[in-house]
Amino acid sequence: MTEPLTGAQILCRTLLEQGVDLMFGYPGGAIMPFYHALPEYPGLRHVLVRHEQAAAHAADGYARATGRAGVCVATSGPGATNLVTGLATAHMDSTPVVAITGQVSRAMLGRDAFQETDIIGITQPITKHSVLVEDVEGLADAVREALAVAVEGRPGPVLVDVPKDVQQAKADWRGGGAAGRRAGAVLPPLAEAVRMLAEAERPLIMAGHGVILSGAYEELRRLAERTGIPVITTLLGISGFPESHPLHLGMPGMHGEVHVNRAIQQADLILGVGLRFDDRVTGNLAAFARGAKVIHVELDPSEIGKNVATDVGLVGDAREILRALLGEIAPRDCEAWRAEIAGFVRPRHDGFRGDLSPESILGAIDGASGGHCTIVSDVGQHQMWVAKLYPYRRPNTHITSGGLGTMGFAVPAAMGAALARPDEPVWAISGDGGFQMNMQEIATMVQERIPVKMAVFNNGYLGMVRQWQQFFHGRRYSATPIWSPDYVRLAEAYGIFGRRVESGADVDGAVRDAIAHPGPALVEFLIEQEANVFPMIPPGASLSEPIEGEPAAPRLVPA
Ligand SMILES: Cc1ncc(C[n+]2csc(CCOP(=O)(O)OP(=O)(O)O)c2C)c(N)n1
Repeated sequence: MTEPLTGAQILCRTLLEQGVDLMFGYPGGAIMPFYHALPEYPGLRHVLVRHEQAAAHAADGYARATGRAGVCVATSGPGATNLVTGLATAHMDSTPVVAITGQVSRAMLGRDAFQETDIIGITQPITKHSVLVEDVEGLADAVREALAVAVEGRPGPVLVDVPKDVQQAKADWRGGGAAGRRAGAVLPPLAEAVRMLAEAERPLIMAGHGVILSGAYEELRRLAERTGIPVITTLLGISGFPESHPLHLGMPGMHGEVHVNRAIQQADLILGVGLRFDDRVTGNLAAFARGAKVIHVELDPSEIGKNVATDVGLVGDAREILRALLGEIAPRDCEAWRAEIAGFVRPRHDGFRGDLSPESILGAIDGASGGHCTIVSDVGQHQMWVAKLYPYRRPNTHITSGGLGTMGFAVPAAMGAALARPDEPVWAISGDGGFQMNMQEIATMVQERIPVKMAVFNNGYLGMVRQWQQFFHGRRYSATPIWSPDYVRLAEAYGIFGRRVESGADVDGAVRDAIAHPGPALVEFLIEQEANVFPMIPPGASLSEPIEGEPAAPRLVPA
């Protein structure tokens, strides 16, 4: 005979059974039974965040760093709605996040009870699956299913909404065994793709997040080396292929390098692996890679042909499909094509004056950690500099919000990544705008001893929006100058390491001291205020129309 457990205990026990040992959350009325049970399960570490948005981002950062589901917990109403941005971020970037929310008791549902919101309805378009648990007997299986659905196939967020009285009701707990694995899918026929890859004269590989999600690093590298086909990595594909590899070209799209975009426009074949051909990658779709046939390797069949006309769609796990392609493809080289692309390369100029440049800061971070660190970037100009300038060598060491472009992501996501990777420095790199969106999480880092190293690229502006205003809105800097507190004193208030860097000479020392300091650290870099990210494809333009330097005269384009 087993003693019945409360729903709250069943929740905890099932999470443990499924291998969950960490969660990020915030308590409140409707989730109190869960928090009451939690101390009985010391195997479940709970990190108390300072805002539920941060719980979702931290779970996301943990999930991206480990490939396992990240778990966040919130109460009903405002607690649950505060998770929304984090769930949408995870949804857009296909990361496995499981949110557990308290809900008002069943008898109160639909009565606009205190702190009742229809979180299932609100999150339906931004979750892979969501469920209101209507009785305690179904709770354990709902949690098991949520954790399984989040990671299987194309990963994504799942929400489990648990009414308070379901948490209090009792039921027998039956073990369900550890999460199972689905049998391998049948591989699609490859002959056509193999023939196209053998015959193309100007082929390219475009690698997206799917390479990282499926762990296809080796297969991608071997396929590139076997064929000599150059590799482009999208924003979320970065660190799926070593930056220093001779076959690596760089990032495509709106802020992609000129030679990368030009190669796309001249290509006769694009092998897209685990990406959705997002509009920031393609620019004006009608003018995208007009001369190229497209092979699209993608786990989610609904992505094939969604944005870009596809000649051959290969549906399945990127790693398995690349491995199968490797088994069939004959060695070749694309020397003439690569030489042609080399001729497209332009000298890099990001227009930085002075010696305190993103390049020097990122070089210092790389140097001081011997390349052994994880970079979590926020959203804006600094995100593009980090994507373009950091010399990623190791797989899955670049984490950023790509699809939703969520400012405020970096600091909490870095907490999740830091707990997943205790043996290396994890840097959150933010602008002064995005940093102020979630800097309250420094308190979480202090309380929970999470040693995130934070770099703020302070330019006194919402830089990326200011850049658009400069280029396309006649330099009208409306609502983009942004004041910051004194970050050194802020660090002091939290009792953490703080440093302000105003000249290039101090960059190395500050970065080294921040890493050497055992706890969280905050380094503010006073970078040039009106530097721009180049090149830039204007919104709506094709990849063939980059802006490569300061525009002579401001021009106005429709938003
Ligand atoms: C939550 C959210 N609000 C607004 C935006 C629009 N946006 C994109 S970049 C940007 C400016 C970012 O400024 P900052 O954080 O200082 O970074 P910088 O561009 O200066 O590097 C803004 C406002 C966004 N992406 N996310």
